[in-house]
Amino acid sequence: KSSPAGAPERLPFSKVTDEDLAYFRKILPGRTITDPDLVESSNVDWLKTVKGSSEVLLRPQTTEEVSQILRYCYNRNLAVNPQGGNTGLVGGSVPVYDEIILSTSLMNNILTFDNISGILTCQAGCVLENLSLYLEERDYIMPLDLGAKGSCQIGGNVATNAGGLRLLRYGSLHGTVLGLEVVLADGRVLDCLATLRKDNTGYDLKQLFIGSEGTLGVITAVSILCPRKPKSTNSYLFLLLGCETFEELLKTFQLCRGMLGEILSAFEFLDSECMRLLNTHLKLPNPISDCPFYIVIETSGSDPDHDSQKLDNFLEEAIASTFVTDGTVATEESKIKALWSMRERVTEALTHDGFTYKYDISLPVERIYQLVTDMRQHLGDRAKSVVGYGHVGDGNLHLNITSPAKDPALLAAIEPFVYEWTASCQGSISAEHGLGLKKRNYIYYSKPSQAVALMGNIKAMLDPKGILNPYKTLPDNLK
Ligand code: FAD
Ligand code: 2HG
Ligand code: ZN
Repeated sequence: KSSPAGAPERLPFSKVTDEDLAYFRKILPGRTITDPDLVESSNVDWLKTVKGSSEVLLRPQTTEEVSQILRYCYNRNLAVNPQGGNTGLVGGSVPVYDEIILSTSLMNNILTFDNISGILTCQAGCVLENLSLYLEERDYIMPLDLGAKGSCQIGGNVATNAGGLRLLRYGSLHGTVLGLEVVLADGRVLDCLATLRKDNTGYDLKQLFIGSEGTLGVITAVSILCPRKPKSTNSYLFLLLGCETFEELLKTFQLCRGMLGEILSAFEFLDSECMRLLNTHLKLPNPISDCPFYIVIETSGSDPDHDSQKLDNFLEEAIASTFVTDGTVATEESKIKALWSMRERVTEALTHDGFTYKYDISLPVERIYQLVTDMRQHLGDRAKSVVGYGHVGDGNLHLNITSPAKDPALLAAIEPFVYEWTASCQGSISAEHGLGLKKRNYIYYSKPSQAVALMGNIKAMLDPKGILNPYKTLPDNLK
């Protein structure tokens, strides 16, 4: 079998035998899946661009079962691919060859929730949206939110260090995750499931696993600090605004931060190309007049009168200073949801436009749209669509380029141009999606070789046989 794009040759791991299957069936009766039709969907990623050929899907329910699986695989030198909701966008969540798929989907119990501190402890396979619903009933919310919330799992979120739509307000998972339980490659259980806000006893080991994409251990439980839900119904306010230039969009951002301050919970953007794709492929009509740029603003505070007063003052000022040319406000939940989908569903709209090349770039905020403009000019009419959207508040651009079908010539025009451009601004070539299979060989554009070498040492220490998610995150040529 030739190696899939971006992957080296298959490493000399063992192959699963009947004896191995008999062991797995003994410890996971009814949860050792080998029917090819059932394993198929776990072999293919969300974007349908990476496909493995695993013949075994394991569905443990407890940490002890994960530990037994890994202890066995480690001794047998069998490679393992941890999998959560399989919504990852960089080919990290599916096997490359015949790695055993270890799914956390049945590890979906909430363990504890403390409604004084707001600390939630749950198994890794809890779906993000289910956690949000559970918390909302208790007047709390999750500190993260993303378009994939209906499928992605908290373990996958932590493993990718997902950013999403609320990072501007509540910060990254490196701050909100208070503890993790992780099963190491050889089956040892590392219990760092603290529920303390402060704990400076030695190295903070859990941080190593946040964003490690299943290469250092399998996360089995998470404890996370959750913010209070904004107090009354109607305390979410939402704006969709239109701007003529990206400079004006940035000026609006400045104004917004100054005038909305602590109640600002999201400041996102999409360009007119995204709006075109939403209209064309998802039949979502533009609720305001056509503009080159659209801003999505959400506020959430605890005093609806005070919040709407602040928002009115901001709007008045933004209109008076002619930064924005049109806009609409939403206060009802259903309208807010409908408007949020204009931002959340761009990724889905792109999948209908053709084969998509995705770039998830961190840059100084004033540079983020320049990359889109330069890319359009650089590609001319070779691409079908070149779109820019993302998390303005975090300096995170999602640059997506489509073509009618997979197009190696187009790819050669995009890369390394996009990575060199990013490196020239000291940006990051992966702001929030991780490196997975697709981006790992470009790590040196954003990290010095000493840092990458140290990552290699950490991997070798925690997983000396390299059985956990091989071919992912670290580059082929560790310098
Ligand atoms: P998977 O896709 O199953 O896995 C992702 C990686 O984590 C893989 O490397 C896998 O091996 C590893 N992994 C999964 N579970 C575990 C575990 N328990 N232990 C160890 N390793 C594990 N990302 C953002 O950052 N921000 C966004 O706004 C955002 N929006 C998205 C919108 C859409 C429509 C889609 C499809 C994806 C989006 N993503 C976003 C990308 C994706 O990273 C997140 O969806 C999510 O964090 C992945 O979680 P998951 O459970 O699906 O993990
Ligand atoms: C988002 O912010 C996600 O919508 C997905 O991170 C971005 O598909 C993408 O490029
Ligand atoms: Zn994003």
